Amino acid sequence: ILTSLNMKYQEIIASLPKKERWSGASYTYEYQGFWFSPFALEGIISVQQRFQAQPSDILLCSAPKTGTTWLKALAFAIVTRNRFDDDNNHPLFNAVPHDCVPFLEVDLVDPHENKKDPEIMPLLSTHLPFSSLPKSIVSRGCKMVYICRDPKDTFVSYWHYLRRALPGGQYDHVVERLSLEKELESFCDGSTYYGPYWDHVLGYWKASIKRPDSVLFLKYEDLKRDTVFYVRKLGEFMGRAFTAEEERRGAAERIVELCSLEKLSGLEVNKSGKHRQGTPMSSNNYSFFRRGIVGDWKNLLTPEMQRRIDEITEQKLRGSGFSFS
Ligand code: PAP
Repeated sequence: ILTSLNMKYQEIIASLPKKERWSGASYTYEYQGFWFSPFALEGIISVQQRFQAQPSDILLCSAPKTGTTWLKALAFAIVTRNRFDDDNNHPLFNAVPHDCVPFLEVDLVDPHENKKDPEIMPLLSTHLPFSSLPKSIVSRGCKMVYICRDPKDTFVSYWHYLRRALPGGQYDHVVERLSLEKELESFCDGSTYYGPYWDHVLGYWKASIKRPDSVLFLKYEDLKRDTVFYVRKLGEFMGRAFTAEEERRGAAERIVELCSLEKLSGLEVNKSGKHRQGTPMSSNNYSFFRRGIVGDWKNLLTPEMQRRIDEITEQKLRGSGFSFS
């Protein structure tokens, strides 16, 4: 059955508008108003048709490079805090955060596999835009946490990620030929994976206005400014508020510390480990951790590039009531 389903998905994918990526080394396909890799698309179409959410599932949603790894670490540490009291034994010490939270459109493609009991591990993650989520996620009232980030920093993070993540995989030969100008062009016309970025953000922004109890909307910059505040907020939102006793013990502060960029990026697993080795999504764990600062775009983008992104941001957000600052 799976083979014939795969063939059906291949047929759907072959009929979609496509653009070349990286001088023909790959393609990006337009599906339901957003652009995806062929590998991700098979999983996406499959979960849209078959994934059945349970009301207690909690989704961590984001466009790529906006704070996904950090949000996964924080949410995972919050919901499992009673099971992994001993810091030395914490799963985050032995696995990259991406391996602690299943990725909907990759890990849950087969509904019988990998689905954990949501009472024990309710977290799932996705890069899918709100409008393309499997229907049961919204209809069953699952909670969602969305994180976004300034578009210029998001693009710059993506650029560095490409150059750090691709070596050692099937795109090795592309790395020297990567061009900042071309990548910016794709980011601006919306055709980088899961783009257009601005539409991705606005989809969840609108959903959070309509259903504030179901969608918690966060900004990377806010999280950087006052991480403890947002860890408490996340705990409350996910139905795992910190008790007075936990507050006295500094439980929220300890989670912030455990999930800090310094702590996670210094772990052996995140220095030398690999994520999804042997698959088209393979990358070095260290590529998920870089500088983690606000405004790093100033170190890479020319004034012209900066203006270009700002103009699109201004135009896309006009009238939405949302702003990145
Ligand atoms: P993904 O979509 O591939 O999972 P994602 O985690 O969303 O990537 O984004 C990576 C960014 O988050 C990197 O930003 P930078 O390139 O500007 O440095 C990375 O450094 C940052 N990041 C990862 N972990 C943390 C953390 N624990 N705290 C703060 N920022 C983090």
